[in-house]
Amino acid sequence: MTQSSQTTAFDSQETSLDVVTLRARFPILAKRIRGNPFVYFDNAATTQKPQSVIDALNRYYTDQNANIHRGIHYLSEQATEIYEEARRRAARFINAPSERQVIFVRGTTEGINLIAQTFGRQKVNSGDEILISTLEHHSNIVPWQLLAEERGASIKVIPIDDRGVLDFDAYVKMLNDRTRIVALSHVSNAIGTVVPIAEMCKEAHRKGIPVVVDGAQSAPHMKVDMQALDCDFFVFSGHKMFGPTGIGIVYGKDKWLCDMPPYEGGGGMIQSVTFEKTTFLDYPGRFEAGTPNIAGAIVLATAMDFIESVGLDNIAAYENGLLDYATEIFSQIDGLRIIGTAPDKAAVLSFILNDVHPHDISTFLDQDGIAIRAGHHCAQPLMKRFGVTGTARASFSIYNTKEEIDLVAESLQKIVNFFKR
Ligand code: C6P
Repeated sequence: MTQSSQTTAFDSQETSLDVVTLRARFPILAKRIRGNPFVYFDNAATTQKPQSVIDALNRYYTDQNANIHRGIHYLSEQATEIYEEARRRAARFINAPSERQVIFVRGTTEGINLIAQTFGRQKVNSGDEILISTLEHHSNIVPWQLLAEERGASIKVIPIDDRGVLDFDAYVKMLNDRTRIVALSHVSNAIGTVVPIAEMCKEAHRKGIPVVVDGAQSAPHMKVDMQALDCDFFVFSGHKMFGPTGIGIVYGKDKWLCDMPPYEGGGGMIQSVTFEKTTFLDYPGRFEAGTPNIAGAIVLATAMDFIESVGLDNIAAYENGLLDYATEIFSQIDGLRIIGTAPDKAAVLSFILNDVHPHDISTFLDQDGIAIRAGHHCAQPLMKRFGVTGTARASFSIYNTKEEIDLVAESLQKIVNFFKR
């Protein structure tokens, strides 16, 4: 088995990323688990947080906490300004034409539900079709199923090939005059396939069909540029990109947001209320009912600063290096089969090992201090497509190293040896 020869944890030939220094910014990585160095390969579930993000959260509650958009006092006005600055920061991060197109939500799940229940209800009627793909996470299936059931519409599913690549020709043929919405993952959380969103948007737009993109697994790993992708909606979660849990973003095109009805009703989203009638704020306020996750939004902006300080091109190049290395090393393990072999993949390696249950693989690895995810990854239809009930999944981030991949490979080899006895 090839072993990485570096003792330090970065490969300066591939990127300019100094991983030793970078790792030191993540205090949790110094932990030992069951007496072993902590190897965290469950980044698609959630990433660890750098000290700057932890400090920003602490600073907010120590020094800045107040409710926003309500108070006339100093702290409230200051908190409002920092929250709105976070919106501007997020707009720059995704190259949205305007910060008004950035809506703060709890995360990807809430974001897709918001779009389905507002935009979806406006667009989808009896006999209509909603087009998704085999790659989808349940969050980009179930909200559309709920909508389809309510409206008497149907869900159509774009097939994939045995590598996990979406069938583009089939997609183009499936776009028809009943198709009201296309909803696609940018990157598959379960097998890592990168979907050519810009091209898919072009095809849908040729027929006037809007495209909703689940960017939960792309925003942390590659530059996501709303104007280049030209999608109609884009949704992602802060906690998968070094930010806190409970905060995420819906980006939408002005032409849709301006006509969309509210998702939830309550304080903070109204212009005036009487018992007879309520009028609503314009967007984005109209979609942010109640006290939002103020700290979450502010700290997400810090996470975006962190990502841009490292550089998304550096991140993508470094993680692709890890993915290639892990693919090569893991492939040499007897009985290991990689699920998802698309040529364009991001930061996720899913596999099965002989007939060892993925949960058992995870439990074995955990004994060595290694965290992976095992199971269906909230993508049961995708698992079915590959004829498995689940996989073991290693998902990478910028603080991971080839040495850690070697450790995981050694642990996997121990499992193989154990079951050979
Ligand atoms: N995937 C994973 O381990 P939330 O939970 O709302 O932040 O994100 C939901 C979600 C939606 N779409 C995709 C592509 C995702 O990967 C996820 C979350 C995690 O793969 C937890 S299931």
